[in-house]
Order: sequence, then C-alpha cells, then structure tokens
Amino acid sequence: MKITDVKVIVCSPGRNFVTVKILTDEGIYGIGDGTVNGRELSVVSYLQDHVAPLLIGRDPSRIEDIWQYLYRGAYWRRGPITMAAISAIDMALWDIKGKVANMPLYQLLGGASREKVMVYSHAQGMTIEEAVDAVGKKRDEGYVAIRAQVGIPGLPAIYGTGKGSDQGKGGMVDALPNEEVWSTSKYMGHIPKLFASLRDTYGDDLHLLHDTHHRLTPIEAARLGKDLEPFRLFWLEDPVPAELQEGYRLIRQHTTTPIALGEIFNTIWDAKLLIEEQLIDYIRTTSVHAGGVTGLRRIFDFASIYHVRTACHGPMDVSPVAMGANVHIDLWVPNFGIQEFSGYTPLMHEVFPHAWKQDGGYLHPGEAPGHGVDIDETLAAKYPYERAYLPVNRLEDGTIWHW
Ligand code: EZ4
Ligand code: CO
Repeated sequence: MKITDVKVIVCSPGRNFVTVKILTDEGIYGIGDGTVNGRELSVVSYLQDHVAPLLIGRDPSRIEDIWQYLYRGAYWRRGPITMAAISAIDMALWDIKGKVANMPLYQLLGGASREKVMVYSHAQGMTIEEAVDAVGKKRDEGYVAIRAQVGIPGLPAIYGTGKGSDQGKGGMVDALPNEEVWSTSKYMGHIPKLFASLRDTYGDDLHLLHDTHHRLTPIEAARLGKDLEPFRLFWLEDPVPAELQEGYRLIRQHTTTPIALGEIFNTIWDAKLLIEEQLIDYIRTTSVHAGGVTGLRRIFDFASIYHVRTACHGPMDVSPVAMGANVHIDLWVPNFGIQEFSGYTPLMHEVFPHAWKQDGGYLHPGEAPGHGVDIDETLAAKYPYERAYLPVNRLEDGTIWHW
C-alpha cells in the first residue's frame, strides 16, 4: 500500500478546524485533526508545503518510522505547529491501520481496560447563583464530573464565564482578539465561595473541577489549593503557567488539592520533570497537540509509572476527529483519569460523522474500524475559514497577563 495524496481541509462550522485526509492506492483513507486554535493556517502551510511532499509514495503502515522521520527529520523539533502537523498525520495513519486490520483503534492499542470513558463538562455563570444552576443542569443531563467557573464581582466576564471567553465562538467573532480583565486578588477570595455553595447544594458525590487558566503565581496557587481543600475538588487545573515547572514543587508542599496540567504541552519533554517528581496528578496532553496516538501513548505510558493519570484536553476546538482518537486511547489506557468534553454543535456533528457515542456523562469510541470519525467534505466546503482568535488578558492597569 502506498500514500497517493495528503489533502488538508480547512473549515469553520462554528470554529476553525484543520483536517488531514491521507489517501492510498488501495482506496482506503485516513483522517486526522491538526487544529491549533488561533494559529490554524500555520499548520495548513506546514502540512501542505513541508509534509505532504515527503509522504507521497510511502507505506502508510510504517507509522512509527513516519513519526520519527517527521520529528527528527525536521531538525526544528517540537513546538505547537510542528507537533499538530505530526499529530494530524499520525492520527490519519492509525485510522488507515485500523481500517486495514478491520479493528477499532482501541483494539490495536491493546483492547479495552474499561466499559466506558468518564468525561467532565463545563458549567459557568456570571454569579455564584447562575454557576450553581448551570452545574445543576449538567448534573441533570447525567454528567458525574463538572468544571465550574464563575464571574468575579468587580470584573467583566473572565475566563470561562461569558461571551468574551472560549465558549463557542464567543471571543472570536470580531476576527481580532477580545480583551478580558483580570485581578488575582478579587479572584482568590471568591472562588472558595463558589465551591462552598456547590457542595452545600449538591453534596459530596459530584466530581467538581476548576480551571485557573495559568493566572496565578506558585504561592498564590498554594493558597488557593489550601482554601479549596474542604470542598474536595477533583482537580485544580493550570494554576501557574507551565513554563515554571519548578514552581509546582512549592504548590505541592502546601496543598493536597489535586493538580492537573498540560493542555498546551506538545511532547513528553514538556512534562517529564512534572511527572517524575509527581508534581501533578493529571496530565492533560491531547492527541491533536501532543503527537497523535503515537505521541500520546508514549507520554501516558511514562506517566503510568509515576501514578499520574490521564485527562485529555477536549474543549470544542479539539475537533470531533481528535476527540475520537482520544476516546479510543481513554478506553485502553491503564492509568485513565477523565476526558474533557464540552460537546459540539449539531452542525459540527454533521460535518464530522463519528462512531463515538455519548451516554450521559460517559463516552464510548464505538466499534468502527480505525478511529471511526470521517469528514463530510461537501458540507465542510460550505463553511470556509474565518480568521479568529482566543481572547487576551490584561490586569486592571493594562498590563498584559496570561490567558
Ligand atoms: O481555554 O481550549 O480546559 N480547557 C480549556 C479550554 C481552553 C481552550 C483554548 O483553546 O482550558 O477551554
Ligand atoms: Co484548561
């Protein structure tokens, strides 16, 4: 079998998605996701100009060799754009391998370790009351794990709470980044009140999560972790920008609130110290950004040695294709923790027909050969690329801050 064509399809059925389709001389094809939110076209160029020409004529069954060829062979290793391109190719090659073997991807990986994959959904409100209601609605839909975000008194919409955030196309419609405002001191005192209210209302059974989105310093994160201990969070996510890995030692010395990190990581090298020193409890790398099935499997196996559990990033900008790949890995991976799942619009489900299924708070990858996700190219073509960005963030005095 030989690769005959590598097509790159860009569409925007509500958000931009970059999808690769690898065709072969035997008529079997594979699909992969290469979306990097806000920088989509750089992955398109990387794939079209620098990767596709290298793959024509190659044997698609040699997934590991092609992965190494693209990783080592680029000389310029790692980075979000390179790794998203490798991820897209890798995912498509695993899809082809599954179709050739007539097996779902999770079977190729070693088979199911569980019956279903627990997910967490998102709930948010501008006030505590609204956020508590939103969590209740998700609980009624069957979710057993919910990430809760709340607006902060005295600040306009902040991360995860309003139109200007990352919900749907909210922050992205103007084709220029929306600007949000942040105050750590206002935030720190308010968040424990949200979780106190959530525990009062819903009791102890529900898994509650919170995403700090890289806003704090290590000592601030240590304080927040301590203040949240009575409410037994499933995790506190991204408390500190991940560039400062040593900072997590300080957080660890102070709090037993579990820590999740790594949605923007691309390789094991971004996470090695954090995992080896057991500075985190959950590793958030995802198939589209961390080297596809091959890259993610390697990171997760390494994490398993240190009892760090998996938690693939899975908001709406991780396309239904990568979600499919994630859910196969989740069903297999021995050290599974949880899968993020914020859901998709009806149109996105139509553009990307998929075998994976949702049942309340759980997903299953389905039994279709490969990862079981396709793209309807005719429909996708009706929704061309639109320039769009995630928001940026400033302190109240105008200083640029982490988003
Ligand atoms: O803000 O995916 O845990 N999930 C997240 C996401 C991210 C967006 C950025 O692309 O933090 O909602
Ligand atoms: Co996050």
